[in-house]
Amino acid sequence: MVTYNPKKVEKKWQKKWYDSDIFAAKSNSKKEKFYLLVEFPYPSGEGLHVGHCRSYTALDIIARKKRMQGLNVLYPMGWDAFGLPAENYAIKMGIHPSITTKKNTGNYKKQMQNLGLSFDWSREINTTDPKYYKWTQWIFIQLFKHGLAYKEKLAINWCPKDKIGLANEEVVQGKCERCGTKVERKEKEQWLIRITKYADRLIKDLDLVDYPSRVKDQQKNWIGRSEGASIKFEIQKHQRGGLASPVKLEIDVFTTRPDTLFGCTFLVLAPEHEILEKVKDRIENWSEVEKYIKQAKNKSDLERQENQKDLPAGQAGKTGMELKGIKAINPANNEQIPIFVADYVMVNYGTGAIMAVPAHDDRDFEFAKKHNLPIKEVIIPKLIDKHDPPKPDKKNVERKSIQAIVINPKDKKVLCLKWKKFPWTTFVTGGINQGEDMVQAAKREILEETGYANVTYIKTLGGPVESHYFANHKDENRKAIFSALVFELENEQQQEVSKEEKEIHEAVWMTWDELEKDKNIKCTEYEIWHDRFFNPPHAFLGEGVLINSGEFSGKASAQAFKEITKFAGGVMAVKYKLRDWVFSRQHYWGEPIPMIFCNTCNWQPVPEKELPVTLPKVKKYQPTDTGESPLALMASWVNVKCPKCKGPAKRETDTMPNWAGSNWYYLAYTNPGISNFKFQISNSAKALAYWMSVDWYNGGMEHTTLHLLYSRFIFKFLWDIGAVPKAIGNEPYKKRTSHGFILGEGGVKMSKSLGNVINPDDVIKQYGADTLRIYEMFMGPFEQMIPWDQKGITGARRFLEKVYILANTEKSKEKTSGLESLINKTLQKVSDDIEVMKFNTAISSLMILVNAFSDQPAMVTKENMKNLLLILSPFAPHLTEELWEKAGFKGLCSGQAWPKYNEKLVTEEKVWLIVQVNGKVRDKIEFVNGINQKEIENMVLHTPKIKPWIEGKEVKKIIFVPGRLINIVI
Ligand code: ANZ
Ligand code: ZN
Repeated sequence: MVTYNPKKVEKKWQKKWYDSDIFAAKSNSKKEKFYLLVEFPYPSGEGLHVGHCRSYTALDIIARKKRMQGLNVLYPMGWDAFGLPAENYAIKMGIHPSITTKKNTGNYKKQMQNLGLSFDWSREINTTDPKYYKWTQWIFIQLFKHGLAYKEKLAINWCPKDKIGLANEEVVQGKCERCGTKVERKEKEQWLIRITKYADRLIKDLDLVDYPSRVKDQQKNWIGRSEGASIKFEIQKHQRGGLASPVKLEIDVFTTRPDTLFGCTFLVLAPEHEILEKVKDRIENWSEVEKYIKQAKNKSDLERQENQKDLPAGQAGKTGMELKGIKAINPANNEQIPIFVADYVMVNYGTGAIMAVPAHDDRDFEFAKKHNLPIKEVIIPKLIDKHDPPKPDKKNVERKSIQAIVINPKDKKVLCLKWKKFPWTTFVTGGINQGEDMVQAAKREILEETGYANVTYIKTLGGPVESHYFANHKDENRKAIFSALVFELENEQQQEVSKEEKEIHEAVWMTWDELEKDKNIKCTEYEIWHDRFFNPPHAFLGEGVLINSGEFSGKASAQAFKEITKFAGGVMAVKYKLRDWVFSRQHYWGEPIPMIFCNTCNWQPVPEKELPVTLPKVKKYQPTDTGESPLALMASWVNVKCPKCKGPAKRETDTMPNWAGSNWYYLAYTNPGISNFKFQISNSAKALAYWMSVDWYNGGMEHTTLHLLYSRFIFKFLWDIGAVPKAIGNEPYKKRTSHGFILGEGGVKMSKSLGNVINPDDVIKQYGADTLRIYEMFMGPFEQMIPWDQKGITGARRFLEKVYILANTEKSKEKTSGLESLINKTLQKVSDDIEVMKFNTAISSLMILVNAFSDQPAMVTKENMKNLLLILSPFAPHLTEELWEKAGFKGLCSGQAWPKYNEKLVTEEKVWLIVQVNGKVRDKIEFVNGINQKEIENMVLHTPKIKPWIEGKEVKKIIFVPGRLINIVI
């Protein structure tokens, strides 16, 4: 009995691979290159996660296949090793982060090698290596020199107990992650990088790359480009005391809907808006306002934007405070409108001030309701009847009309009209006559058309809508301005309806449900009325036709957009949600920012030849009492000469954020050995020109708006300044894919606290690396979240055992086994599936093939087995190497050429064959067209339906009618 013992086999082949260097990318190669990249990990103390194994194995399969296909593959790995966990550990245990990092990376590397990953270790990098971060610092200096790095006061998250600035990730529900204290906001000078300068290109150039649309959309939304207008509102001069202000003060607002300007009934400023300082002595209730501003500044942006509906009754809605004593002038109609401060307006978006249009914006609507402010409708929906649109050659008639929705309070039914000459159901409808108001017109129509005399007016359903349709019964086009009025029936007293009216329609009572289902419901306005009847009043956000807008009334909102902006003296403006990138941390374990401050010369970069600025050893890793990084306490390190005037100066003690090292790491891999890497210098440029851009980059969805966006930006910058060869284009990654997470058993999160973390080492020890690889690739679609399942592991192991046993059985000496078409089909399927990351279906077709082999092991030829080993090798590289050697084939299995399939044998055309035994139909089998009689015979004789009929009998003759039937005579 042969037994599969992965432990021995796997170690043996890993040693051979790494000794023979077969996975090394060739530096000076004439071959076509293929650069495959997978996001490098932060080497934590916990070791590799099974989630890491999933994406690394997936890309490893692609790398192995591409190598076998003859490409010069670069598949590198490294360590993104700066960050908080190592620092926190240092604070707790007093062990230097570089020591923990070294231990952890060693462990990660061993784990990756145990998994049989085919990384080119000669290009390994570590972001905490001074030889590496020299270039991270160099990039910072270039950004500074090009005006893209600047220092500014900014509010940061501050834990008053730990006296430390916290990254957003360290704030959990408004509290410090370490000690649970409520986090405050504190102003601090920070380095910022002007990523916003690249906002447009970062959106536009997404057209050049092959990313999943969810990734592109997330980046676009994050950058958040809005086209609108900036419009100035004058603040009215002070009236009291006669002391008019000599300077004209204006508030600039950003709006995406200048077409609604006539409906602007108040302005709102962000609490941090700078104009408040200038007008404060004119504000009568300043002390109250000031208190409000203080409160608002202590809230995080998230708290401010959060829906405040969850607050207790009375407190719900938008908070804000009117600035008493001043007013603004609406430039469209010169009306005086009040000015508020409210924290729902963000200081760092647009201009930090808004024109509020409560009728057409949800937030403004809520605010107006809460503070009792006028709501003025200026846009109404424009509807064109779907069934009877206006006809070009007919007369156009304009009318102001009403629709009456009469409710019977007894049964809540609605009064409707069923038309006689047309298949229409409508509400009571009619025009408003001279001298009538809407209620009078509606009451008259109700009486005329239905005879009901006593109805009570309840309300009007919002403003009017403009409907365009062809009025069949009058043979003319109508533009009707419809309003809907709700009435309640007082009693059922009914007068006689005139003969003419009776001929046109009949009054019926219907429930809303019946109405909803009525296919003949005529009015296009129905959906709007229904919505307004059943829902509380709300803003109308859509486009439409202007009303109450002076000379612009009647125009389409899209057209009025530019015209009103011009009329009000405004200008078109584009704004972005994206903010400049805060690049300072007051932590120890990061790249020192290579800047020096001199009182005379201001900020000066460290001269490039003095790079790297290495991180000095400190006694304490804790940030200081003032919130400065612990580097600030090292006088000998901090105090330096100014590079410019040589006077006394101080080093920057902030360090860079976690994301700095990963900005450019994929460029470093293009040179074996980081010491050889140089931006702008010939050898590196040659390597960059050869390897870039990255052909395929896989990483987590959670990095879409962080690392992926940051590194695209930094690459564009490096490209702009000529630090990388122009010929490689200005996008770093041609193609991006994303893996799904692995969950714990049962679909919950895998976490230490739940005790359900699977350690890949344990799985490898018990089942072998190939089993783990097969299982993780087979568990489900690559991009989906999948829970761990122990049963799946044993299934994967059994599959490999089957292959092992199969390889160890005597091979047929025949030329063909009849299985060639199945082999070819599998080969095609596996090849194609790997390219689109359908690893699970690739493996299932391999399983089908192995089952077919195992059903008739005696028929399997050596050539058949060879092909199976080749296409299985990217998935289970150790086992296949072992079997390759045992079968006596030459070289390494991973070094062979990927087998080509025979097009003829895989054409998808299928044919059905009737299978008879002694002339009786026993089965019907589908075949791929083109396979020969011998192959078909072989298969037919082994199918479960036919086998019992012929078992133990002698097959005398087989009659074969191609494309129709096969008859086995026994
Ligand atoms: C008037 C208006 C009328 C608006 C209307 C909308 C609808 P996006 O699309 O996200 O760019 N706004 C502008 N600056 C703001 C700030 N700093 N904080 C909070 N809100 C701000 O949104 C732009 C719209 O958001 C702007 O258009 C403005 O409200 C508001 F019927 O102006 B709008
Ligand atoms: Zn100086």
